Amino acid sequence: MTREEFKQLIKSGIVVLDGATGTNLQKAGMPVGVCPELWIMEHPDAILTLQRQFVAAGSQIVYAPTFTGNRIKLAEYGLADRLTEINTRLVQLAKEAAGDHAYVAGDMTMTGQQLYPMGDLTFEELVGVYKEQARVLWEAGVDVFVVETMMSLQETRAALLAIRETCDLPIMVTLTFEADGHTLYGTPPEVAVVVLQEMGADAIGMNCSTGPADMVEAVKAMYEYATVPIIAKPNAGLPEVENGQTVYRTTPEEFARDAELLIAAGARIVGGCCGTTVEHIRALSDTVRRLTPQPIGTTKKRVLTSEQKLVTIPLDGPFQVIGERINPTGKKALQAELRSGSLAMVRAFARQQEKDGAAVLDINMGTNGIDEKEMMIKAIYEVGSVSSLPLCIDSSYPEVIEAALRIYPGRALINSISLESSKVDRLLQAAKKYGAMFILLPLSDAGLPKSVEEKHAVLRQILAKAQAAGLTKEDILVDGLVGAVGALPTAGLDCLSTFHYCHDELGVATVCGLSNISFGLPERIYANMTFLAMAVSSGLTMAIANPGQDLLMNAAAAANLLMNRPGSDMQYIN
Ligand code: HCS
Repeated sequence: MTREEFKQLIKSGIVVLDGATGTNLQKAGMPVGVCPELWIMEHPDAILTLQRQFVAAGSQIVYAPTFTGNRIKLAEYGLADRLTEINTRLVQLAKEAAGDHAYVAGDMTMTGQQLYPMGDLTFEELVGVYKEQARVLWEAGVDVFVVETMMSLQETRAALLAIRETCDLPIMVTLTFEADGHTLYGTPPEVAVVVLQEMGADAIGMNCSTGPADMVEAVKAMYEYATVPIIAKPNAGLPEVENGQTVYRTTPEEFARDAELLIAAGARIVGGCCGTTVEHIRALSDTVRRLTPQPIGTTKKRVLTSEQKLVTIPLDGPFQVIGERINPTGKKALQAELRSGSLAMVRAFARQQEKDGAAVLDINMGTNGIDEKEMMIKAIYEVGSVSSLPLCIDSSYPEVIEAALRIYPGRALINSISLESSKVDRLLQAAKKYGAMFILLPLSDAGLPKSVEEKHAVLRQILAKAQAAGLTKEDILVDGLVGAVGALPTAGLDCLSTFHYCHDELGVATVCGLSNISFGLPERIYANMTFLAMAVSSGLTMAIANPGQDLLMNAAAAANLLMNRPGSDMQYIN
């Protein structure tokens, strides 16, 4: 099935998935503790019967029983060298059961091994593990992929990248949320949906863990940000232990009734996870097929995320600050620290800027005598251990930006993309592939634009290229290119006209390096503060600045208040 065909399938109405594989096979005799994939190979009738019944009950997509068929899991049973044979055979069985009546999804999940920095497994090793399984599943002829029961957003990203780097089939992704509404690793549903849809997942949602009624809030949270269909595949209630056995008490009728709440909350693809039987799927299918789904979101929001936190950047404020301090340019002490291999100061800057009210942290590791790429990766991990703010990846080298985006477990901002011919296409592709936002710097090979008109023409050229690369206006913050008013008397006015142009005419958000305006002037803070207020009223969305400057942050709060920006009254009082 192509990605377009998958879209059409979803458009045709609510799509019903299958029910539980594991708990039903256990009922059919699969002992606990065996390798499920091997047991299924040796008892093919069990899966054939179950999946045929699911299809007869209304499942339009059945999951091939390849859930833990990755190298790391199979190795626990000494079966890693049979990976190709096992995954291929299990897909064949699912295809036989589905016949022409249902699609078959290649199913993948967590490996059970912790990723660096919590464990030893590197991100690239994990991508390799998933790629190996994805290739076999693809070659065996699955119609679609599903990555499910994911507790870690970073591992989900690895699986998604692995599949996308293997083939162009549609990819469904579901995570498992705990009772506190977060994954085990602390990711809330809205962060997961933003990160994964921007990286190209075709449908995103949740499975396992709870019954349908308890999933409603998470579906709602995803729906608010989703531009892809939402999946809900709940258990038949919370598992309970009775006489040493795990039981699931939600009846098929209750399951189907509660599933109506999931559809009302925005789910378009539903099925059952642990404890759900063929009867649950029949009741579900009979109920949901007659319901009208909520529309799939079409308005993309301007958002950045870390692994845990989402920051929205509305065009009309509130005005927010990107903390500029993690940058060795002009900071001798930080340069020396980085050369010595220490990131203590980087961690301290991150903590302090978060405390001072930054919304996003810029990270620049450009200094002589270090391997910038290696240091950038280290800094991302280190900052992630002390701050939950989203990051802005700042480098002159595309390879540094690509490497950083690849391992960054959220939705980052790229600083920056200009029209420089040696870099522009490569960086736009990286932004698309890794789902990042970017700062558009209106510079070309000719250098600084000589007039406001030329600046806006370059800006439009980059915007057009970005749109051709599949990015949208909501992925962009235009840098106003602030010059020094001491060198060019119209520097302030030129910038203000760019903010107006972007906000009023293009509907594109803006950013600037605020303090450039006062370069060479005495008492710079007054010029900076006043320029900030003028810029905000001209439509400026964010600035890269030092949030430790009280006067500046207070001017920002006052500007938000005077512009009647949402939440600005409390921000000003605080
Ligand atoms: N597809 C798997 C998920 C377990 S959480 C199963 O057994 O149904």
